[in-house]
Amino acid sequence: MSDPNVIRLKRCAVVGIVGRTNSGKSTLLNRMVGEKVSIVSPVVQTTRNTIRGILTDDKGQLVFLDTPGLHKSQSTLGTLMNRMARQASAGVDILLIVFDCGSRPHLEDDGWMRRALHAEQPVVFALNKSDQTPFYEAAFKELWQAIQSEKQIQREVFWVKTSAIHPAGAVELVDLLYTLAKPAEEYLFPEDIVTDYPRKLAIADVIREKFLARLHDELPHELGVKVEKIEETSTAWNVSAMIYVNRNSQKGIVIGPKGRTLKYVRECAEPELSEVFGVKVTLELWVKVEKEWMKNFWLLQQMGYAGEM
Ligand SMILES: Nc1nc2c(ncn2[C@@H]2O[C@H](COP(=O)(O)OP(=O)(O)OP(=O)(O)O)[C@@H](O)[C@H]2O)c(=O)[nH]1
Ligand SMILES: [Mg+2]
Repeated sequence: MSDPNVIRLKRCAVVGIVGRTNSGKSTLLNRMVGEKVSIVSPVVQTTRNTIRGILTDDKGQLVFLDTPGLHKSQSTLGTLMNRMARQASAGVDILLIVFDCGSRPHLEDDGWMRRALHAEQPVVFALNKSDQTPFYEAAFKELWQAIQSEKQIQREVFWVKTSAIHPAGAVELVDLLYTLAKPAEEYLFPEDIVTDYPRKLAIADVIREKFLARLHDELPHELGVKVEKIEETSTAWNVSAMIYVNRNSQKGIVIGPKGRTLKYVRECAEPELSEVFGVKVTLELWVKVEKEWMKNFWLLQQMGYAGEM
């Protein structure tokens, strides 16, 4: 029996999730937290801000920072995304680098491994998409060996296989993170919250996710969503959101023939948002052409992309 005089400290850690775009960072985060806190899509550069997801259970609390995948930046938006990813990898307790092992290592994977060599905190390499064949585990391990030999540094890292699309695909990872977490007397966040991401930004993200699902590669990087206002009654929220596109020709794509694309987005997003927030959510969507909105710092700031710098 445990001694009632001994206070068992819980373990806590802030975990920065980084890695190349599309490696499955957001899917993995949602799996670990057990709820959808970050949007996911097969389109690259889905995540645009740093999103916090919080897991609290009987072992303690893990606070995750989900970041945009690093990429070559051609616009202000891209620069801000890269900065957020770099910042989230500094100053965290554990660095979790996610690799898509369903394909061979890319240049960005090489870059993250080089960063891992000099990281101050424990580093976990998640070999994600382990459900796929071929699974390039050996290629990633060889790359790590080659980088260590080249730099003549031996660095301990923790390897774990994950499959973010399977219910049990991150159990081992969560266990490992708890063993690396430090005992703490207090939690960073209240026990009952899974994210502190602002409501307006969360709604805008869900709307953008539905556009990505419908339009695929047609204009993912040239589409921005800004929630203008939320009118609240006791039982419902009426949300109006502005959809920004870069060119006139893109307006028609976003609206769709006879408004079908907008209708699709509304019909997918409304029930999901109603469930998440526990009130009936109705959406009013407007489309605006704003040339080079991705370079408009003030607009980006209002969309939340320039926050916490
Ligand atoms: N087969 C398989 N697919 C996965 C797995 N994890 C993620 N995916 C898929 O990979 C795609 C990208 O997932 P995301 O979670 O959006 O990737 P991300 O790393 O957050 O991407 P960015 O936000 O663009 O940096 C989605 O289509 C996911 O469903 C996995 O373990 N197995
Ligand atoms: Mg993401």
